[in-house]
Amino acid sequence: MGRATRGADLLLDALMRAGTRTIFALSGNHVMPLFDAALDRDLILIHTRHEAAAVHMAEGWARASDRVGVALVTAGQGHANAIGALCTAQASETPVVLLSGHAPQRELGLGSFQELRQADLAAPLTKASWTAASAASLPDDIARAWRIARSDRPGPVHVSLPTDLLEQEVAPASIAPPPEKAFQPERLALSADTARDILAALGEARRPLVIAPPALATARGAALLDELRAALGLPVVTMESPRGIADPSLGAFAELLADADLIVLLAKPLDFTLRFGRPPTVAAACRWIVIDPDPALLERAARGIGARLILSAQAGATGAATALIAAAREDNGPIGSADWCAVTAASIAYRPADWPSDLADGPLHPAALFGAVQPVLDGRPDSVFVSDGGEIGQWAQALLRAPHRLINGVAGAIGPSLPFAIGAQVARPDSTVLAVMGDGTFGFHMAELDTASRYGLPIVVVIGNDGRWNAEYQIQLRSYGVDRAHGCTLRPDTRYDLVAAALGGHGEWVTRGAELPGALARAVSSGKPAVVNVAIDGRPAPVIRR
Ligand SMILES: Cc1ncc(C[n+]2csc(CCOP(=O)(O)OP(=O)(O)O)c2C)c(N)n1
Ligand SMILES: [Mg+2]
Repeated sequence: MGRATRGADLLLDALMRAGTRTIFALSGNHVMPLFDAALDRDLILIHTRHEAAAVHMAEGWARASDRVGVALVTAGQGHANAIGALCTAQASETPVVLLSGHAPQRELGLGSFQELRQADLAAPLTKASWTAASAASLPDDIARAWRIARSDRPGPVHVSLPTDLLEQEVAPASIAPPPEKAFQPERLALSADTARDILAALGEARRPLVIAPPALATARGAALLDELRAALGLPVVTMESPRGIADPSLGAFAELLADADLIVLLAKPLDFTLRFGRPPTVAAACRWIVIDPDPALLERAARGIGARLILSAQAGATGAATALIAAAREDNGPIGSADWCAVTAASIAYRPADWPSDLADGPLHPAALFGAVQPVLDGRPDSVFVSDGGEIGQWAQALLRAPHRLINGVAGAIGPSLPFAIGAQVARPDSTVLAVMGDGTFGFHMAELDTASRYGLPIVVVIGNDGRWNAEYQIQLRSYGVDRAHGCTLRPDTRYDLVAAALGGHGEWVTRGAELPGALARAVSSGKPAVVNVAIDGRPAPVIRR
């Protein structure tokens, strides 16, 4: 006799209709019906060692595949552990759906095990957050979550799943699956008239800049922006770093911004990353055009910019870019000057010539470290570079290039990079996935090397080990003086490489520059998750000015 259909079966069938085959999960009483139902389906559960890591993996997977990532965790603290990681997905504008088990409906208000107002907790970190109301409507919950996560400004969505709804038997014939359209994003387009008005303003400007949001930092987003750049003949810059205009991967961008006479925000929020658009970051005479899907952000930008705002329009980044491309092609082709494009490209590509590149003995300069790391990324055509913060991350982002780049993003939280790398490797099994992080950052999710080992994911982790939380130590040096620097040291000789070996991976410990190329080569060819623990000279993050 076949099994009866349960709410859990309906939910997973809806996930599969949405195109999902991969779920990043951590088990718990309230989600065991879903674990059970997954067994009968063509689904893989990557089971992780911490709920926040599951969410970061779903985000890394989503960004590396340009699809919706899914994390599944249990109720109560399982859910609470997960939601901190939503900060990063929210700020990077990544479509992630967090599904959390939840106390059964029939016990709510009675002091049920792990009963918690989960949807309320996740609400400020998501585009939408709710608790499923019936077993029959679970497929609609999934369709709605997919639609919201990808519409306009993409971002995370949460649905709590009372466990009795997952267990409840249902008559599948009586439940129509949601139509395909119910899963699809809604896109606020820019009207052709507004697109032409924007082109006219851009045509009159001498040094215009179009600034794109983190959502378009994926491979698909970058391809769309390449089209936009070509159609307009204008510089288009994506801003996705918590360092904002001082993002070292944008070279001397801050100088360009100060020189611009028209800035178009293509659904890029006006916020701290642009120093709120105030002079002298942006010239007092610079004019602004603001496009955003969110009326509250349009209003916030209008308040900040005042009379310098010449046009604002409600549209999403993708819809607006598409309309601008169409309008430019219908008109007379590119409107920008080749000179201005060349100036901006050179400014963004600029790096000081005096950064050391030799692999000297003793703790390495970060620039020398990454000179030796770039060939690993060049080794395969579709490689993925992952990095989060700390000073080491800024050096890595200034220097390393790959077809896919995942940084921690505007949230500025350290820790996601190791789970990001795992998610990206699941999405792109044939790519070299290389993650750079500090010794402090590695500690957040080092247990996930076990997850990488269990699933045969040969990520390469390069740790710049300076024996401290250097970013914060540097703040102490600058703000309080060396004699008041405390509470930010770690042990420079901690053998993080041995952690990798203990968890089924490969470890290398590099204390002399000459050992680095060999260690990197062995790490890549080990075919295992590998940690290359490199003693470095902890430097302040680069500040790039010409
Ligand atoms: C979740 C979170 N906790 C704390 C911080 C503050 N923080 C930013 S960078 C940093 C130090 C990182 O140390 P490490 O990874 O060793 O890199 P380093 O700066 O030493 O190169 C800290 C504590 C943060 N950004 N995010
Ligand atoms: Mg450090």
